Amino acid sequence: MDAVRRDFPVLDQTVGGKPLIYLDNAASSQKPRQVVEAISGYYYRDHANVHRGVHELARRATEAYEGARERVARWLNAAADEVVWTRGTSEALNLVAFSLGRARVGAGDEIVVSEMEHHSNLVPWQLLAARSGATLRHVGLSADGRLELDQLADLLGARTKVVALSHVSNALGTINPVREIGRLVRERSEAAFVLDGAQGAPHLPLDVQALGCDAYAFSGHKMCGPTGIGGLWARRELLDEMPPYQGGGEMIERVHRDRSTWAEPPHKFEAGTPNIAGAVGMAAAVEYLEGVGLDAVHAHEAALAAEAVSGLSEVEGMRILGPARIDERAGVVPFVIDGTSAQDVATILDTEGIAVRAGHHCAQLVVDRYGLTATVRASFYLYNTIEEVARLVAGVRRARNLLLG
Ligand code: 7TS
Repeated sequence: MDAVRRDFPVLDQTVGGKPLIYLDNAASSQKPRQVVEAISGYYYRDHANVHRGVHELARRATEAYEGARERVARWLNAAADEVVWTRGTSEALNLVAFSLGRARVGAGDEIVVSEMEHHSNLVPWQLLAARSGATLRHVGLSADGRLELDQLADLLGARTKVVALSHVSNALGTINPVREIGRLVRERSEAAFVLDGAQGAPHLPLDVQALGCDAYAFSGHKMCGPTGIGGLWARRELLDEMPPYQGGGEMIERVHRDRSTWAEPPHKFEAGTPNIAGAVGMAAAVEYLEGVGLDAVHAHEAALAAEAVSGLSEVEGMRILGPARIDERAGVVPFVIDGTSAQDVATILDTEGIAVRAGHHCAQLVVDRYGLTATVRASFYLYNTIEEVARLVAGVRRARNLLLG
């Protein structure tokens, strides 16, 4: 992994006189040269609008955009017409909640979520419940941040229309046993199983067929790609069943005065001029990560997380959230120190050049569950090093001593 670091020029800088240690990867990752160059190359050579022109640049832009879709589909092990481009995970989840909700969810139905969801996989379902008269049911969490699968099994039934869960939690680091959950969902209900893959896609080898879900949402910017692009994979039958999300150019087949017919998926869900350069960057990011190997990425992050958990555990008053078993945890380590505020710890770490996030991480139900208001979160990616973890642990110890004397 030492070689990959050279691909990320942004990491090679000092902040406030200290070498930058970027441990806020769950919020957004940095970008390798290969991705930046793919985007600038597209703009320097190939840009025009897609699907509309007969001229050379329109052809190239369309090929770049649809070629990127095919590249992403190959990474997911899916068909290209099952991949809808969106602005990211939030838009993908809003799309499926709106559109699948319209098709399938009514008064008296149930939508199952969990207490570990990011607000992007909670609020769209709350909006759907309010609109449709359906009820939200929440799977609870164990003391060490795992989904209570017995509770999930009890919640599932004939009324369950959607089960929407995260693949990996951004606030706990838990890797959920999604294959097992998929089996449970299929055994006990006819619900659509929707996965929030914002923290899974960047860090784990992915095969949506093997996961056993019906839809999977992801963001480019958390996986070495640009901001403003991501996608929704969903089974073709589901996309056929779902009505359009937004109206406009590109998503129609034929427009009449008072009504229209729709283009086939995925274009049915892509109104307007899309983020073409974003798609190009996203495909370059997938190419980059697959070049390194997602097995290797995951193994590297697991080693960093194990080192962080063991080092931080030595700090007095330390409480680390999430699974005790390291093989159930991704490279996300959230913690609090008795008697200190998470914000203060993060601010002191910033003076040492260490970038972490403090807060509820858009997962308010998680901090509520553990009687907290905020945690400090260190989150790793392929370019982080064991030395950086050691600097984090030393920084946290210093922060504690400064704050508590
Ligand atoms: N779901 C999960 C599990 C996430 O971690 C995030 C972003 C989202 C959905 C939303 O993704 P977006 O790309 O649409 O914004 N998580 C975080 C985070 O943990 N800190 O900042 C953003």
